[in-house]
Amino acid sequence: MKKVITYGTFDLLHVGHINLLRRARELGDYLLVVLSSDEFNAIKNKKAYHPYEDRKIILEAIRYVDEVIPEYTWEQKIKDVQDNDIDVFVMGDDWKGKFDFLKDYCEVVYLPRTEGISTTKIKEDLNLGKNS
Ligand code: C2G
Repeated sequence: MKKVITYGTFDLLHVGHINLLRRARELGDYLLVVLSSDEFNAIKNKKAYHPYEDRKIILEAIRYVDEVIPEYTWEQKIKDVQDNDIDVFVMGDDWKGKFDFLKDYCEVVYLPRTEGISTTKIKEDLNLGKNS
């Protein structure tokens, strides 16, 4: 079984997230999503509208997602890849190059982002502001 892993906040779920998850899942037989905790979001200077537990329930309902576990730190990726026997690490290409150190442990794939949509854009379009 070819196992794929990806990371993210996945707040205010939108088509960009779904396109990423679908393409990631298509690279293997199993997709593990490592979902940023509310505490880690604060480290990323992000404030999610939905709390972790709700974002987890939403992700687990997506046909492309097989499992969701929490992301607490920047440093957990190598252990996550090893502990879960991961074959492919996938991220959107806004992260291109940032995780190449994982090439010693698994394949690393950066997929083109979906243009014209982002959680920040949704918040701004709804006049919720960046830190609401
Ligand atoms: N994404 C995309 N197209 C968009 C928006 C997002 O392909 N229009 C992708 C991102 O590139 C990322 C994933 O969807 O691969 C999740 O995006 P975010 O929730 O914004 O994740 P991020 O905050 O970048 O978290 O340790 C890594 C971090 O947790 C990454």
